[in-house]
Amino acid sequence: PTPTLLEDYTPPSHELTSVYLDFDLQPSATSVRSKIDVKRLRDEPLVLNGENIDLRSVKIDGKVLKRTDYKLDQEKLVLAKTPESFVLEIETVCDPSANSTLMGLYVSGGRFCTQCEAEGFRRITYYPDRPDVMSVFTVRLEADIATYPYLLANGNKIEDGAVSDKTGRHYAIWHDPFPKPAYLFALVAGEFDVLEDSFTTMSGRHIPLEIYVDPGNASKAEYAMDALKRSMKWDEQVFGREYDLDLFMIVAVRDFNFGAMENKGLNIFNSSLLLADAASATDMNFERIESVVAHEYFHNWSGNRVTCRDWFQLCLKEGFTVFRDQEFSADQRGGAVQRIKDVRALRGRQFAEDAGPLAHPVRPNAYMKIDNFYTATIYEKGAELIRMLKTILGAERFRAGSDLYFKKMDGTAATVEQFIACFEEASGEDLTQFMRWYEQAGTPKLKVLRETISQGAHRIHFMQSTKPTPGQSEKSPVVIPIRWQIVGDNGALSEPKLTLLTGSGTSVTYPRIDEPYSVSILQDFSAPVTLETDATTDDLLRLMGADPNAFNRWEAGQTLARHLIANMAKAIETGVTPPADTALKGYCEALKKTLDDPDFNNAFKAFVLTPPASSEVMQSLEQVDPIALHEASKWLSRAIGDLLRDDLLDRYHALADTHDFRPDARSAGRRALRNRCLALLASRQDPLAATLSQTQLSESTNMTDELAALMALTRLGGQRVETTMEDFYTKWESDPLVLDKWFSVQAMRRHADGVHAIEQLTESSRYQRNNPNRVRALVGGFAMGNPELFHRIDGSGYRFFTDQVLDMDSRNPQIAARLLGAFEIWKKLDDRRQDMVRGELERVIASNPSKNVLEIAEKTLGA
Ligand code: HT7
Ligand code: ZN
Repeated sequence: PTPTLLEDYTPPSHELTSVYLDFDLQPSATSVRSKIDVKRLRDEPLVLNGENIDLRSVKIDGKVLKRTDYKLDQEKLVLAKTPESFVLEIETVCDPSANSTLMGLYVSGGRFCTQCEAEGFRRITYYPDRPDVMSVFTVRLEADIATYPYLLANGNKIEDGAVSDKTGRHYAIWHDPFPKPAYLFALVAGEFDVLEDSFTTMSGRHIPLEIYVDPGNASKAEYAMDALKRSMKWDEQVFGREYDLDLFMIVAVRDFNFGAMENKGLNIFNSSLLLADAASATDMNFERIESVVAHEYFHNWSGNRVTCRDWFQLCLKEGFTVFRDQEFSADQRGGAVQRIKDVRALRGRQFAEDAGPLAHPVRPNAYMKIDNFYTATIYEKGAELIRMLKTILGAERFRAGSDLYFKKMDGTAATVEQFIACFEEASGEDLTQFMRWYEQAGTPKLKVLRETISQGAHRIHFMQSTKPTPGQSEKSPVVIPIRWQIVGDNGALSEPKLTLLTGSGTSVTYPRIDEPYSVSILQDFSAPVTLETDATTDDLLRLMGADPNAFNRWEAGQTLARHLIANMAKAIETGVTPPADTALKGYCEALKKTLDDPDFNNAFKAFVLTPPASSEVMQSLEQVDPIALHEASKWLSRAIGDLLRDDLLDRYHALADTHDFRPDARSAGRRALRNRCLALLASRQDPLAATLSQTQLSESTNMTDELAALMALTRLGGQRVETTMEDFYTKWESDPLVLDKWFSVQAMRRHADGVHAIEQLTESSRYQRNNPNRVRALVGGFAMGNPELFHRIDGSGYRFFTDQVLDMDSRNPQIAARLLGAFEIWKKLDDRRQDMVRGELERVIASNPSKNVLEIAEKTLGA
């Protein structure tokens, strides 16, 4: 297969001035009739994409075309010669009930729904399925009234009623006045309960808000509704964006490939990111719901009103919108804690991607399957670029650039260059070098060295370098905004400074300081880089205790913990007992100091008490035995548990619930810290932790505490684990979202009979191999969260995982390709494991997989 290249982009040859779609919805044979007003822009053939649909007829200006009048293959319909302006009519039939890819029109839980981004619309009808072809859509839906009482599509409903000549059928007609590309099209038909509310916009327009959920679940959408109203307000206040249609709808579906989708006026959500109540959802679920509801809503401007010219520009809407949702969450829940969460996610997923075989620029220039490019690099690193833009320009000039972008580009399909040009125009700043961030893959390394110069004054040298990435051997310097500050034992010894590193190195000087001090570098993580400094353990301990920048206080602890884990992993691997480490004692004392500090909130303290995951530590190492690394990571948690046992126990009791469940940040922070204390106690196999967990499991009235107790018990092990797991399953048997959690816990826990236990779960009737949430929970959870089993030296973990990927590939290539990403770290593994992973990747390639899986397998292998 040939890749699609950015450099091959050509503008559309035809304009579609209006589109009328008529759906006759039947589960196994839905007919779609389109009527499109077309204007030819260049004397070229009209190419209409189409996949897995039966073409019944094509008409131009009412005249049926003969088979010889057009070319048709598996992927497209080509009309070689078209009039200058004409009406195109196409009739196709598709089978939504057999559509296991969950792209295009499919059936989930007996309801019709669609997913068109990126290239799903072509599974519905023949159409120029590219984001720069925008049109005004009118859609008629017809279906059985008893089974599908609600008929929804984009925009505003202009008509509905019974179909006069067909008993039991009804119809609805929807019109969306805003031109949009096909990827933003959506329809939904089925039976739902509706949660209704409304929002009055800044110009006084009254907008009904409706959330459609499975019957009986309306109360579980209340938090999402509240988040939606807060998002609408926030976007008005912070970005000056007002909602535009007369109605806003969200629908929850159980079978969905991604988190959610921003279809114009009709967002469709994976139910796991919409439904929540105290008993069945964790604080993390509430937090994710808030941020994803905001994210999809914010797309109404950054994505829908201004969309992308082509899929290479994906970061234009995704990076900007992630940045917007991160800022929203920071305002709702607190800046430092939000920044820590965002940086943890960036490091955990994006840095690994950037350092491995799948590394690609934030704006890639080639792809086989665009579905494979919904990556952490496009989303999370894309958001970091916007954050740096704001840091460099300052808040006011950033807002002016954003206002100009929305004004100038409204109603168009834009490029990254056009976006940046608006910020240049509004700020007067030259952002030519900034564009390199979009073009260059890989995480820059920022090296920082201190030097004493005359009369005790000091100089800091900042230097940058970026390692080669696949297909990009040469790297040029990027512009790196570095926030830094001098810190003494009692806090700041200088104002925070901002230095822009534009070349490969620069230095700054500061005067003599007559007390011990350290330099706090990259405060608030002012750029997405890795840091290499000459900071000593004493420096890190000073920063842990006194840095005025809360983010960097946490960061100093993480750096120290990373060193401790890496040293221990090396010792385990080589069989040499490490010397008693004084850094460990200092680290734990600093943790205790933060734990006791009334100036910090509980959520922050919980993060400080969480050492980096072994997957993160792996990134700083060349090659490592993953089991040794996991053991080292467990060792550090155990050591913290040992050294702080009494404090953790006291804190656990002091943080007990005193009121009914509330999902707010403060209450969630309290639960997070309390459960963190429990986890640390459990990691030292403390018998008291078993008692506390057991009591918490039986007495808790919210899922956060219930699940934390269950996880602590599985960590503690022992015979009661099996019965506890079964009791939990029985209790929640009727709630699929909680059962997904059960499957995740099963995936990540230690099983006496190893990988076989996970294999058996995939064969049990409890498992749903067609449902992405369930597959992600079990197979994804196993590969990403159970290093002991996944990396077993007999290769059984890798073998089982590959079998699952191939099995999934036969039904849903997108999900299969995504799962396969778990192998992206394989070059960090020891030689023996590398050989085994290579074997599995070769097996995948030899199995004639989908294009999605083939692309990931070949790139991972470096083929
Ligand atoms: N813009 C949405 C992307 C999306 C998607 C992409 C590929 C396959 C399925 C999908 N479902 C949703 C999500 C977002 O970023 O808002
Ligand atoms: Zn998005």
